[in-house]
Amino acid sequence: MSKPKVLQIGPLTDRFQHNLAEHYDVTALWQQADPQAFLKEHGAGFELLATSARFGCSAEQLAALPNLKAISSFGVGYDSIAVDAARDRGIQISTTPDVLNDCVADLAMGLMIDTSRKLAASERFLRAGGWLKGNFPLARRVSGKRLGIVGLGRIGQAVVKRASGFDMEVRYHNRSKLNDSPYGYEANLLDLAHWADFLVLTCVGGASTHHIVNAQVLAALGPKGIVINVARGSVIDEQALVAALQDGTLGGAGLDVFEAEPQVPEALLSLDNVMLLPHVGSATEETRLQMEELVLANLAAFVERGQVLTPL
Ligand code: 8YV
Repeated sequence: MSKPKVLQIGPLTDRFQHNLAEHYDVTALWQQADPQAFLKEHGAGFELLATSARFGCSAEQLAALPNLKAISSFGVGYDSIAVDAARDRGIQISTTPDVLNDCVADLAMGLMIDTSRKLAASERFLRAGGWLKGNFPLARRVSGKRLGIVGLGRIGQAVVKRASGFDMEVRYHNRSKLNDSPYGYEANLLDLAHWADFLVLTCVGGASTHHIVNAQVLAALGPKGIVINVARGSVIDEQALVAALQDGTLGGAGLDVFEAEPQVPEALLSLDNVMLLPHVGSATEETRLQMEELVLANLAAFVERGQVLTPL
């Protein structure tokens, strides 16, 4: 029997490519000289698509795939996928939820601890010989502080679980109040920012959350406040963030995501009250393996039973 055809938008690991090719006849869109021209000519031949939160699937690409039935994406973010257009056509979309919750939440805790206790900054101080001349300035406590979560979903809940070990008080802001949550709900993000010591962003990206963390929200968080972003760069107005960090309106920021990755604003690179990471929230051996396996399992489930395992 011939292998089912899969169109893949962008590359993943060699291991994934090997495993995918074992079961599917894979076409690598990124290797085509003119991907859009290729899609125009051959797009009708694909029912299955593999992609990632990074590479997504645009409305233009989707339009050139008239027979597409299922999209299996690596990652939980779907702001790069033309979800509405796919849903209108009854195309199933799967992502890789849950398997990355722990690692992303671990990283959010790491960013909270670093930005308040100034781990990296004090290490830079030591390496530069600063300790020989004097003590590093006092930092700020993490335990017992107020944690405001923006987007209390699967990852947000994993952050809260960890924060309970730090005796932190938790409130959250979502579009609507959760029925079964023991935590205080703030309908207004500005109110949450006023209350919180740490504002941790674990919400979806895309139009619904674009720049919701603006100059006003950052000012409300205040000179002792810290914003942590493990969601999407688009959630924060990056220019407003730079200004707030530069003039001390905001205390600090721990950022794993940026508006124009992999570009990071020059101004952030020179600030000492920020920790900047290259979008590594889910980037551990264990989690990335599970994400790869789930992308394959979703494709297999669709081929065998017509239903992806973890639909969006
Ligand atoms: C990955 C992510 O870096 O899950 C997401 O939405 O942003 C990360 O886990 C990304 O999926 C890689 O494409």
